[in-house]
Amino acid sequence: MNSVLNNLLHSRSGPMTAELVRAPAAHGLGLPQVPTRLAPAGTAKSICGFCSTGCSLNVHLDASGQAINLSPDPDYPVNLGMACPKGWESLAPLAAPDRLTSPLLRNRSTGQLEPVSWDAALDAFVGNFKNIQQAHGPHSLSFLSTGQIVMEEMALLGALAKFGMGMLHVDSNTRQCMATSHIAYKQSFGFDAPPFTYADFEESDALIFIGANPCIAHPIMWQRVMMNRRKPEIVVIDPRRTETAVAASLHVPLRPKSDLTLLYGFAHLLIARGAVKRDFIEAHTSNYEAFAAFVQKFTPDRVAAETGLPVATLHRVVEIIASKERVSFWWTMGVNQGHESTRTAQAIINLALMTGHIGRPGTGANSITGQCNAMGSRLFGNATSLLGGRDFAKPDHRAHVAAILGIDPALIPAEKSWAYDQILDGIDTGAIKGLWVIATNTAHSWINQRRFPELRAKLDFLVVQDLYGTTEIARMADLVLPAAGWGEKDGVFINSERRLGVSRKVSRAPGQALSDFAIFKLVATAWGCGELFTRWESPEAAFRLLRELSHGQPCDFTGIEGYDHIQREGGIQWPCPAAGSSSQTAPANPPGVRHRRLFADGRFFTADQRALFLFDEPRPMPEPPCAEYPFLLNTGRGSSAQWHTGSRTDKSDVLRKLAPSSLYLEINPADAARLGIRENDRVIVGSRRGESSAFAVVTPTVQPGQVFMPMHFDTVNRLTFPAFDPHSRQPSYKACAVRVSRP
Ligand SMILES: Nc1nc2c(c(=O)[nH]1)N[C@H]1C(S)=C(S)[C@@H](COP(=O)(O)OP(=O)(O)OC[C@H]3O[C@@H](n4cnc5c(=O)[nH]c(N)nc54)[C@H](O)[C@@H]3O)O[C@H]1N2
Ligand SMILES: Nc1nc2c(c(=O)[nH]1)N[C@H]1C(S)=C(S)[C@@H](COP(=O)(O)OP(=O)(O)OC[C@H]3O[C@@H](n4cnc5c(=O)[nH]c(N)nc54)[C@H](O)[C@@H]3O)O[C@H]1N2
Ligand code: SF4
Ligand SMILES: [Mo]
Repeated sequence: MNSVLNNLLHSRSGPMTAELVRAPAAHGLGLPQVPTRLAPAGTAKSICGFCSTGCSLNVHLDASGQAINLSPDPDYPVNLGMACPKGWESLAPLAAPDRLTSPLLRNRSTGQLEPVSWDAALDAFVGNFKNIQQAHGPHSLSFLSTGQIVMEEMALLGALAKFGMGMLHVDSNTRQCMATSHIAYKQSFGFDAPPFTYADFEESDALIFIGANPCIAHPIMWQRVMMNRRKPEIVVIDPRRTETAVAASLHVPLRPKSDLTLLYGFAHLLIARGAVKRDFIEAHTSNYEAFAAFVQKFTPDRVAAETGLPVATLHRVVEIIASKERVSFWWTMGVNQGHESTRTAQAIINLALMTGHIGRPGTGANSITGQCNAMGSRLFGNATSLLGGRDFAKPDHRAHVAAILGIDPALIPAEKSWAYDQILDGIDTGAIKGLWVIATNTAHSWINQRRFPELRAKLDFLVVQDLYGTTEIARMADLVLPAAGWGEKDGVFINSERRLGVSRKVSRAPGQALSDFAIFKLVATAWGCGELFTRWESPEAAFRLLRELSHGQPCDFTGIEGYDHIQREGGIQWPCPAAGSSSQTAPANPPGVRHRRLFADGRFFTADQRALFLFDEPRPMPEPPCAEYPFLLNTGRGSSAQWHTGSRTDKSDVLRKLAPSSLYLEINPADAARLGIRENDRVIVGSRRGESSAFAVVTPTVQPGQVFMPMHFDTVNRLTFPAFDPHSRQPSYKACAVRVSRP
């Protein structure tokens, strides 16, 4: 291991040099000041590392190449010179006092996490994990990772764990977030392919947002909507009167989790009015007749009764869909986080297909992604899909990937991985004994979080790799590995509109923190499988491998030369096949064309090139309110200044000032009056699983019988009920029964 570190330390040429020079502390050499590969003085362009919008930031550098401050990039086709508060404050989390500066290992006698060298950390990692595999078999190790590291790191981790370390069951926080879109698109279109480009925000005559609150969660996408000059109708389908709903032309406050019924009701009315595009349906889709017969029973009266909406509202939405030339449908977590979320997403897709609102400017069935690189993890996480959006079960796919990576095909598992919830159940039953958590704070963000201490106790070894040792999950770890964050390493993110963008190293990671890429390389060598990854020399070398892996897939980006090319073009959307590539997609954009959408030719990625209508009977919500727990709890994003579990955004003084400092509960004035609750009173919110204390915010934005809590505080997921969509296994975070009382 020493020789590996030494080799890496003494090769000054690779892009990893900058991080790895810090490792000599592992050899008692202190931390030498050596030249690093930061960008030269001036300005470096880098894609923001928070949300999936993928804004470009101009990071201003001092003479040593260290970031001083930043401003939004005016020339980038995504953000056009804008950024939200998180983007502006991107550098602050890097300078936080609780940054990890060395690995931490739990001392068995004191029970404390104590600083150790990288050598000792790698020894502990390999020793403990190999012991577990010897005792319990290779599949007793698992990882949970993220949509917030660069694509090259995700792919290296997925390849290392599955092909090098023999793991089978691995997953990431994109399960909490995008699994539904992934599976819905895959089943309906034949590939996980969000069809839109952000220009569609500006080019629609009607935008229909379903379970999405872009004013808060995707503020720069919302700015793009505001730039629409076509005087669009904006419909927001959300049980809450959100910031976005207030700004819309029509708010549709449906009963929570009645979306499937509502969307089938729209389809019913569109058919009844003859507002369907027969020629498109016949030329480009399959299973429509069965769908049309199925929605017959979703009469306006039934739909009104089940959604709590007036029949007139149903007609008004249908009138908009039927009369406007360009209608786009946008959905986010109000859809994806549900007990029947895949069919709900597909009900949206069905509406776009039956009306021919797809493949043209200002149209589409468009899933807005969450994290900066959730799209990268969907393609290259190597968890649900094999690298490049392929199928683990298909021998030819395994052989193809093995040939490109230069590894034995037998190393690639044919079996399916368990999903996140199944991995946690596996810990419960003793099937999984070792867990590696990378860039996710699962003990805060996972549903029914009260289960964590018990699961922790069942794990023989827990490794957490993060920027901070203070997250809820890091505090439970046996070993904590210090990672470099956004801005401290290079790599590619893919945004919501399939645009690849480069995130650049503009700052030095503190102490001995290393990029995730470097950590995975060190682990590979320490594990004894380093020879499988010799071609993964640097992030950009890894990018070239991923480019080869994309060849012939719908996401083909073989036409991209490398990082500089991406930056020169202002990001590049996939597909971007090389000239002459045998890709299933249209050729790359001509130079200077900076937007592309999919399906302009009506050809989808299924075997018969037709999109498929998929549908199912709606099912009742798993934990409806009852006499004992009379409120339905909805959870989600609270402010544009807060990011998830707060590990990063809580570190910025500016962002902290822009957000509520403690947990609150939004409750309707009628309910508050009945319970004798006034604004700012402390309340106890209890579910069958746990309790949480919050301040009351009395507001008519939530309907009577419903309450809302922001997900950014650590006790919210004590309350949530672990229900999952059967197809995507995504958790239903936004519907559980609670009671509210005064302490
Ligand atoms: N500031 C900030 N921005 C973020 C994030 C963040 O943490 N902070 N996270 C990013 C990530 S990873 C994600 S996934 C996105 C999430 O972005 P969004 O999905 O837009 O945000 P949420 O608030 O989770 O949920 C959206 C809406 O769904 C509604 N909803 C709840 N139940 C239902 C229902 O049954 N039907 C319908 N139609 N709507 C319902 C909620 O009331 C809520 O307003 O945001 C991204 N952007
Ligand atoms: N109740 C409720 N719960 C929810 C949701 C909800 O709507 N309601 N939404 C769900 C959704 S959509 C999501 S996406 C999840 C998000 O849940 P999490 O992924 O758990 O949330 P984050 O706070 O983003 O955690 C990311 C961690 O990665 C670390 N990190 C950042 N960059 C790097 C890096 O480059 N390398 C390494 N090693 N670490 C890094 C950060 O410090 C942070 O601790 O939450 C889910 N939980
Ligand atoms: S909208 Fe998203 S990508 Fe853009 S600056 Fe804000 S957090 Fe970053
Ligand atoms: Mo998410």
